[in-house]
Amino acid sequence: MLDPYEVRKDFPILERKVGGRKIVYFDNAATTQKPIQVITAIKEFYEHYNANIHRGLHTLSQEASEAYEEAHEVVAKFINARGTREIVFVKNTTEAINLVAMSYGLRFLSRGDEVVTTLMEHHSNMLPWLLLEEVKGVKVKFARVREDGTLDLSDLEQKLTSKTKFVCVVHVSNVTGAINDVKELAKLAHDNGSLILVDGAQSVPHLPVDVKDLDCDFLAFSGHKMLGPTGIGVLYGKEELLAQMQPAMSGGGTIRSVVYDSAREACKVVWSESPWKFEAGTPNIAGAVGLKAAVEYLKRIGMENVAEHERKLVERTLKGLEKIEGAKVYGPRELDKRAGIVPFNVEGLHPHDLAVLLDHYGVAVRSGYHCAQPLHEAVGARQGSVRASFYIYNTLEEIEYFLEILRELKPLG
Ligand code: 7TS
Repeated sequence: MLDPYEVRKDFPILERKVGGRKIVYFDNAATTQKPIQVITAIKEFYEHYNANIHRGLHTLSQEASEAYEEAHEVVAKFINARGTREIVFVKNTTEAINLVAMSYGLRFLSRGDEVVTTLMEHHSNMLPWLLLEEVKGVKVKFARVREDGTLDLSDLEQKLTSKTKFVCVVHVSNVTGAINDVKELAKLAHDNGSLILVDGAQSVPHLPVDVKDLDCDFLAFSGHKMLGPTGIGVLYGKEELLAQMQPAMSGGGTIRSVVYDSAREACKVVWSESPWKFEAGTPNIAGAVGLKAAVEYLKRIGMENVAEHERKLVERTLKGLEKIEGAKVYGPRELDKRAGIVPFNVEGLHPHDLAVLLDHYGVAVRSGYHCAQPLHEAVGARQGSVRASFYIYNTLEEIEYFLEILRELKPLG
């Protein structure tokens, strides 16, 4: 079992006061707070073994390179990948998806090929494919979403054709928290001869995720949404697929050799193996060290416990919101179909006004479209929504406080 009061002791920022009140941080889908273990790991890197990696034979460079590689190993084990060749470090989920669109899409997709995505995606899993539509003439299709924010699976199935090369779906919606059955979707995609890319930005931090079990071809996620620092994210890809792909960005660290053939007046390039061929230039070494500490922290807690804790918080929030006059909650009602995210509106109040009011009481939520405007249209929230999103340090007590504010909706001042 997870004890949020014990967990909170590791998060210095939670002592922070806003408007004279201790902060209630319910904006975890945007980014999570960082435990002292992550902050210390980054500090120790800079204080004791800061150096560039894979470039020097001196002690500091060896130590930094080892730590950087170990971070890949820890992440590989965390999602049950076959090894570090399947783990590419990038900046964030957005970069991971763009990497696949550029590296795989530009090279292997052509005019008339189709990509099926959904209307429940974060813009990050729509726009890279729409760019490919512009550049390569690939057709992007959008599977529909039901009124409760869940994916219309039969509509997605109907959109699969012999031309579908890629299915790109979010694992957990950043708006409704709805969980997609990615294992089933991977089977559908593969039976159709298509590849599947999963946006795991909101699943890897909150649920046990096993890439072998899901059988996804690519999985993208961000370190900063799972206790890690900003500027480090992960692209998982099946080894055989990454082996076929060439880098979208190249430079130092991506090649085994560049030989200039003066007779031909041309260069011959031999790329490194994955992941190094995809990690051009000096990477975010401190970020990798921080991500490793974050993953170790989550493993110690246990991802089942993380999911169970969030389920309890969501259950209480949904029950409480039900009793608030004029409140409308979006997303599936069944607790086993959603992760720790609750979007809602209160009649007569713009989402931004409600977010400002909550901030006045020290409660941090996000308001607006949360980079998923088509999904808001689909669930009938044209002005956007207010979103409370939870993590391991949130307590039932904080939820009671939040509900109390909504119940009274006291005027500012
Ligand atoms: N995909 C999903 C499902 C997300 O929730 C986000 C970020 C991204 C992709 C992009 O992640 P990034 O790390 O590359 O920025 N979602 C949010 C959010 O809901 N509020 O702020 C960022």
